[in-house]
Amino acid sequence: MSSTLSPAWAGLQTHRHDLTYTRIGDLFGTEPNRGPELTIEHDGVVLDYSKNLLTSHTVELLAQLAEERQLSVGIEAMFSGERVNVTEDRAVLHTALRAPAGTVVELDGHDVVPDVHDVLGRMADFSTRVRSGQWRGATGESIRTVVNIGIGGSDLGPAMATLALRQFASDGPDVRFVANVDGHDLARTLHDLDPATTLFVVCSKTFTTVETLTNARTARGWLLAGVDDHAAVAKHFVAVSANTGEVADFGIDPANMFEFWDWVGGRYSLHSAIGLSLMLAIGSGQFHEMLSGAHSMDRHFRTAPLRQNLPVLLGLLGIWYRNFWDAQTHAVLPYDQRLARLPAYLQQLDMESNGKSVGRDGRATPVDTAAVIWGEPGTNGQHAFFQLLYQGTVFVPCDFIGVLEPDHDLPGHHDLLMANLFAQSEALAFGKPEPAAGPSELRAQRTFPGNRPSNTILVPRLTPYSLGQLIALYEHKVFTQGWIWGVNSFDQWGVELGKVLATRIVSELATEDVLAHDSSTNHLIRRYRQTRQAAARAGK
Ligand code: G6Q
Repeated sequence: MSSTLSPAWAGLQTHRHDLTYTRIGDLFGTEPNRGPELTIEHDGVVLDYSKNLLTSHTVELLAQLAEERQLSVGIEAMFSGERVNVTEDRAVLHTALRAPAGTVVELDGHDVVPDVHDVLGRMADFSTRVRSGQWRGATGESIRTVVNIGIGGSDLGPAMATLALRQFASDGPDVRFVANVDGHDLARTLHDLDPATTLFVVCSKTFTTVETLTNARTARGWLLAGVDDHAAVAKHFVAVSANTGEVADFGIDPANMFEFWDWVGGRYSLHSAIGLSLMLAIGSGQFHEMLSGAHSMDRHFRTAPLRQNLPVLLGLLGIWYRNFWDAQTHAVLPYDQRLARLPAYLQQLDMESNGKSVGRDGRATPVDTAAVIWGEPGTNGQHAFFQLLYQGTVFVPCDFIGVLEPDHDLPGHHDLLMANLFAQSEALAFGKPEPAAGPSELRAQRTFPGNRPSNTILVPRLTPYSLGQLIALYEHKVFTQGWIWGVNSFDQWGVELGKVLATRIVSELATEDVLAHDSSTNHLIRRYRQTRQAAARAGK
């Protein structure tokens, strides 16, 4: 997208130059109502984007860029089931997962909404039976613990949401997540569990992912060692997958499989059957609340004007900093401990979707794409890395996420938490001038430059509904950026390569075969072989 091809891009480049010496503090000085004027709200979700390096002209130019790139056409194409995942020739219909019953979403002439609700019904039936104790394990005992086995998109969403919504899970089983092929993960998860009361939910769209299948096989062995009855697998293992054949080959009865479809990308799959473990934790009623929240944001994204559209604005602001201010990273800072895993979830959503350097047209992208997404909950981050945000040499736009009403009654805590949130965005934007007194060398140290931009996103309470809204908000932010950058946000060829290379090396570790990698990789493999052989000699 060279500037000669794109009038809006060129306009933004010139405008960025014009704003070089603009300060956020000055913008607030000349616009007394900037805070409320640059705040938009949809269904309780508030976005205050006033503490950004922008004027109304910036927003206008960014909106023109979205128009020039035909973002509205892209949005409509995604919602209506066109094959916008061009490299895999697939539709992208995670929005259909939260479409109310009775809505029609056609894919090749077939309405997918009844299929979605059919699976949701089966999930609800199953989770009710498990939660009520009606579903019995092989020894006749009810299920007390659910272990979700999956990785990447088949783990991060349900793990993040189950942690976030734990207060809604008081009458459900203990739900745990195992992702890593590192045996410590599974060993630590199982160490205090009783096979007779444990249910495994194996989540894998392809059902070929080596980490997940390795963990699932080990878990199956652990179960059968504890419950000496091969038929126990049917009572203690269910699968979530798009691949019935592989599920059956593994030994899970397809009757115990919950289906999803190739038009649901892994990192967009929390609202599909991949959310089964979450539903087991919070119940199907609360799960449906989450779907409703996401649907509310879907409707907003599809119908609101670009300039009043929360995900579009978030996406455009990201483009503004990434492409015109050269921001390499973007911090997501939830001021809520329950959202501790949200940054990791958004990291995958954003970086796996838009971390691309080849466009939808198969050519190198002429502009930078996704920034590095990272973050930790506040206030912890303040005592760790905020120093760099305030006084470092890296320019890091931030999203602060706050929840207005807490779900605990410990006096004083929430005021302190929210005061810290508001104070950080204030301090980043406005800084602190050099102190008038004190030793000159310390005065500079105590100066905070300010002019560091942030968004503040507020929700009334952390509920399944508002979490669904937040997830959809960021999903559509990512879509907005990917569409404008011209990349396919729905493939992940880099992930595929990592899977293939590891498979090749694993077969070499237990042999003496001559190695044909580079000298570093050969050396590392030999070092590992030596340790492995020494352990074998020692009888470990
Ligand atoms: C997500 C990615 C990736 C995927 C995992 C697990 O969008 O494709 O994170 O979810 O590699 O894949 P399976 O669900 O097929 O096991």
